Amino acid sequence: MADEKRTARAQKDGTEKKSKATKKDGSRHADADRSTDTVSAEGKAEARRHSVEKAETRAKATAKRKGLRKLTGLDRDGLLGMLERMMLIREFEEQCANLYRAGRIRGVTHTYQGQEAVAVGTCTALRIDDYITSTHRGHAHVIAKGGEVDLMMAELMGKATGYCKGRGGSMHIADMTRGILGANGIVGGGMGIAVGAALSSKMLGRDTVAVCFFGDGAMNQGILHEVSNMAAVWNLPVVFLVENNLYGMSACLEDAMACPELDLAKRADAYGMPGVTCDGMDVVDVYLAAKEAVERARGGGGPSYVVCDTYRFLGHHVGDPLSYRDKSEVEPWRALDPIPRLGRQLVADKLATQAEVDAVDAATRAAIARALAFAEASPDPDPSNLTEDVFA
Ligand SMILES: Cc1ncc(C[n+]2csc(CCOP(=O)(O)OP(=O)(O)O)c2C)c(N)n1
Ligand SMILES: [Mg+2]
Repeated sequence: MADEKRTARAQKDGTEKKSKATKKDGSRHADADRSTDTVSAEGKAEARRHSVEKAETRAKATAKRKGLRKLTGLDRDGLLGMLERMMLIREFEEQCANLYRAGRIRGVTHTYQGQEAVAVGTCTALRIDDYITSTHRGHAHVIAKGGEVDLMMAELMGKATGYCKGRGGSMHIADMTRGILGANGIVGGGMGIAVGAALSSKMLGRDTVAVCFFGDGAMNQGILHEVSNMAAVWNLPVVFLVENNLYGMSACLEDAMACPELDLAKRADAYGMPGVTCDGMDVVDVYLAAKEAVERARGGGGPSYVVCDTYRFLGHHVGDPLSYRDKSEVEPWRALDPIPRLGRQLVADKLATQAEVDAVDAATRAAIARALAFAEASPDPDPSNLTEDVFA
C-alpha cells in the first residue's frame, strides 16, 4: 500500500474509533476529524456532575456506618488521631494561604484543602520507618506522616530553623527520620525515588513499604510506566497512591486523559497488579484501601495502585483565578468535606462527644498558631552560610 493510502486508512480508522467513543460517553465533540479532540463544555459539565454524584452516593452509603473500631481495627485514640491530623492539615493550609496572600511566603504554594482524607488515611496505614514520596502539593503528606508543623512553617517562611534551613520552601520538605523522602516540584518526580526506596527495602531484607503519592495529572508522565513495570517485574513493596482531584492545573481529567470514562485503577491491569478505587473524601475508606495495599506489599505480595477520588476546594495554587471551573461545582464537594464527616461519624458511633471533637479542633488551631509564632521568631538564614549543603 502506498504511504498516502496507508495514512488515509489510519486516519479513517482513528476517526471511526473516536466517533464510537463519542457516542458511548457523549462527552466528546462530534467533530472527531480535528487532530486535537477536545471536550465540549457540556461534556465537561456532565462529567463533573457524574463525579460528584458518585461521591454523594458513596457518602450516603457510609453516613450511618457504625462500629468504626471493629471496621478499622483502630482504637478510639487512633480514630481521633486521624481527625486531629486532618484538622491540623486544614489549619496549616489556611494559614499558609493567608501568609502567601500577605506576601510573607515567597514562591508558589499549592494547598490541600478538601483532600485531607487521602494523606491521613494513607499514612495512618504506615509505620514511621515506611517511606513516602510526595508532590508539589505536599504539606499534608508531611503532616500526615507525623512531620513537625513548626519546622514546616519556618521552612515556608524561609527561616533558618526550617526543615531545609529555609532553602527549600514549600516544594522541598523532607524528613528522613520519618521516611519522608521529599516533596517534589517535578510532576512525577517522586515516582522513581519511591520505587528505588522499595527496591532498597527488598535488597536489604527489610519489611518497609514505600508509598508514592501523585495526582491524576501525573498519571500521564512516562516514568510511571517504567516504574510500574519495574515494580511489578521485581515484585517490589510499593503502593502507587493516586490523588484523583479531577484537575491537573487548569486541565480537567477529560481534557488530559485518554479514556477518562474508565476507572483509573484499571491502569494497574497493564502491569498485572491489583488496583482499587476508594472514596477519597472519606478517611476511613482511604485507610481501609491503603491498609490492604500496604499489608500486601509488606507481606511480599508486591505493588498495587490505590486511586482516591477527591477534590481540591481551592485553586491549583494560592492566587489561581480559577477561570476554568464553575463556582457552582465546588459547593456539592464542600458538603462532602472529610473533616466534619469523620467528626459526625465519631459522634454517631459514640466514640466522642461533639465537645471532644470541638476540643480537637481548638487544639490543632492552637498548635498552628504556635508554629507560626515559632517561625516568626526564628532568624533568617545567615548569608555567610550560603554555599553550605550545596553539592553541585
Ligand atoms: C514535569 C512537569 N511538568 C509540568 C509541570 C507543571 N505542573 C505543576 S503541577 C501540574 C499539574 C499536576 O496535576 P496533578 O498531578 O493532577 O496534581 P494536582 O495539582 O492536581 O494535585 C503541572 C502540569 C511540572 N511541575 N513538572
Ligand atoms: Mg490532579
